[in-house]
Amino acid sequence: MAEFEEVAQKSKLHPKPEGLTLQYGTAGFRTNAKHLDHIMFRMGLLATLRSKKTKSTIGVMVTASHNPEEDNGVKLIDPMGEMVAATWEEYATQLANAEQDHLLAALKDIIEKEDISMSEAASVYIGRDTRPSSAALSQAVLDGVSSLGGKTHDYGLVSTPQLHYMVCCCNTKGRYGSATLEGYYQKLSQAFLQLTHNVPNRTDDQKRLLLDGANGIGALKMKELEPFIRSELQVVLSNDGSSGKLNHLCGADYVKVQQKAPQGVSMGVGERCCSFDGDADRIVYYYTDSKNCFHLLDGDKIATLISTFLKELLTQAGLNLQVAVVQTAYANGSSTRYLEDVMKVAVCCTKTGVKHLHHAAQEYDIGVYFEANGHGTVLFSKAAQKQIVELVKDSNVNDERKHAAKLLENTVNLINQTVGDAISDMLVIEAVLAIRGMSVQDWDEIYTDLPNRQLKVTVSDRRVINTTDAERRAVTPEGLQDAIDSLVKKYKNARSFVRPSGTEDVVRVYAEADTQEGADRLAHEVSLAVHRLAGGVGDEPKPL
Ligand code: G16
Repeated sequence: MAEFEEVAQKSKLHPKPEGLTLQYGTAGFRTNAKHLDHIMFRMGLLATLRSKKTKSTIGVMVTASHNPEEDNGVKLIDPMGEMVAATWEEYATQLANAEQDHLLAALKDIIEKEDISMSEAASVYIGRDTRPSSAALSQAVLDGVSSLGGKTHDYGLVSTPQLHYMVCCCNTKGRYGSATLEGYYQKLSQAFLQLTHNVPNRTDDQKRLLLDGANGIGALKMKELEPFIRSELQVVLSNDGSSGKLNHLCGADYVKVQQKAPQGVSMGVGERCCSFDGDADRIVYYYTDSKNCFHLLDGDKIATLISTFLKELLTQAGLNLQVAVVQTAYANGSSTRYLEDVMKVAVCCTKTGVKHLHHAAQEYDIGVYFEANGHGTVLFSKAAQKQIVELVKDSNVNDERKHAAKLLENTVNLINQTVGDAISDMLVIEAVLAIRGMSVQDWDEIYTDLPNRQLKVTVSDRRVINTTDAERRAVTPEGLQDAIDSLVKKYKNARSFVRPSGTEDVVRVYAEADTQEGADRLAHEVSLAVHRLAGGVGDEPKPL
């Protein structure tokens, strides 16, 4: 067919290595960058079809987020800024794995199944992180889109959540904001300044925040945002990419998994610090105390801080809206207990991956979702937003209610509701701490985490592990869950689970117990069980 002539020609410039198969994982395709050129071209094709189908702009972000610098990947963004629909993940895998000679057939198959009118216009927004491979890979995406006659807007270097925001702004015709970086900075900074500028007696120390930029895109974007917010927040940036390597010994994933401070940040005792990940969609906070003990405030603590704040404001505003928190199996047991027993909020647990949490959070008036790794945001239903805006405008309510409604309105504007956004989350946290007059230590003391440990085990094929119950139980290989159950019984307040990663070629092991020693030992014993029963590669895992 003539309309596919250009695809046929251009795909030869982005050939698929024969026999290479890749799966759409937790957040898109992700592997060593050298295997991804054909994937990017094909995701350009798929995004164009998705755009024609939805009659909307679609986003394609070239990034491998927390993975090492030599990896890369791609995340597809649907019209409202959310992750691409699950059925299209399957098409992505089919298209990615079609051998060169079958590419056109795979493409036509999707067009037929989805009944796509090829005469429809298409528009695709493209962004990329700072990896050395990202520029060439985003060019492959552009080639894919143009070969199907789609229009592109290349935003170049942007954080993942910034691209999600742009897509949403475009498809809501500007109602969500203006689809430019300037528009993003204006929207967030105005809401942040509104929230903080009337807070009395804030010292310079309270306005100071140390930020580890993971040597990635988040550092660049913070430099751009800084002039907009400088009067209320002084960000001291480290790991800004000028010398260090992306995510190497720094960044949110390193800090969370290793439970220690990143290199390259000089932290004073008690100083408030935070880390972004490689594409700035995750954030974790931390500090060291006077005994040099490291304290991590992860996604669970962030969810608790924000949901407590929102609940208090709703009470003050006299609004009857339900707040729920969505977590995954990695959520610390103490956080779940605190939210359910003390805060009395509904808590639900989903599989790992923001797409799952996002979906679950949409079921509530206000859905706060955070993975323990610091990836998350808050969703406000349309009805909830309407009630808040109407209360702000209502001249018959008292000052206290009006003030609370105004704070809620600005909080809604400060939150990037399309996806977890480290910059937006950071500003929300800073605003909440300022308004509530809380130090990072006060925040940390809301509840005490159960000691925990995360490990990785390499196996020959991680797909042998299948899980159920929001990934909390393994159904295969046979005997693995029984082994985990009997190991867990040996420890007090203990819990453990294993699951195949969807971003790295490893099996992840999580354990918690009443002591750090217990959590470490349990995690090691479960790792040994995985190695023995799930086809471990190389030497057995060593004790910590
Ligand atoms: C991605 C996903 C997250 C997920 C993380 C790890 O994060 O967006 O939802 O928690 O991968 O997933 P897995 O354990 O399956 O490897 P990011 O920040 O790397 O894009």
